[in-house]
Amino acid sequence: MEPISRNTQLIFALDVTDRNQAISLSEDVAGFADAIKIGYPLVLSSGLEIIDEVCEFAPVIADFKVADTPNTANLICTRAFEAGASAVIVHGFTGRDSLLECIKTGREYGGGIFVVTEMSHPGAVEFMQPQAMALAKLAVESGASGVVAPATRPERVKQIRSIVGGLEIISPGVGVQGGSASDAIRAGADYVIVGRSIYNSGNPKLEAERFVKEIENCR
Ligand code: NUP
Repeated sequence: MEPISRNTQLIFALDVTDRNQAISLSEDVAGFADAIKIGYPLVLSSGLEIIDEVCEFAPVIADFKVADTPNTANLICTRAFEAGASAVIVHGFTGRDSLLECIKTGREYGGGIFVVTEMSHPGAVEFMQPQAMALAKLAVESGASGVVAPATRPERVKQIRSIVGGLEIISPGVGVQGGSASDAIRAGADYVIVGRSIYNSGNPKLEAERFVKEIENCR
């Protein structure tokens, strides 16, 4: 497992469902991304082994948004780390006991745990937004490596930053969802997560490079 280190500040969300396309995109974009995020769309279509295959190109974040009892959460995180993931994204709303179990598993494998605070899509304001700051606080108290915060609402990234201090913030919602990479970084995100704007573009490599330049220019 390779640690994620901050360089380009771009995380590529690889949500395609074809294994060969996933590998070829990883090969193309890895040079511009600090990590590749893999979630259910790709794992359910290609199998968990895809994590190990993509690890050849960049550290992998398993976006499993784990939301379960402590024991089941542990089993899921263990599978992800065993498969080669450097970090796992989990929910915090299931409570401290489940989150602590994920973090304990992460420590055993030397991997990171990112806690979702408020999601980036419009519906997140309904139930998640009112709890986001409490979830950010829980992430700090539990010893998580970082949190997921919405690039679609940079003002929320800023507020979440004020709570999480030095924890890492990874921020999805850039591009197709309407968020801007530079606004998210300026609001305090350490990394932005971009999927469709890169893999659905005519030239994913060029598009990834464009995001990296945009991020560089706002430092
Ligand atoms: O709040 C979140 N929003 C979000 O989009 C939390 C996430 N993990 N994601 C994921 O980020 C989403 O599932 C997808 O994998 C990626 C964004 O992709 P795109 O909208 O740039 O295509």
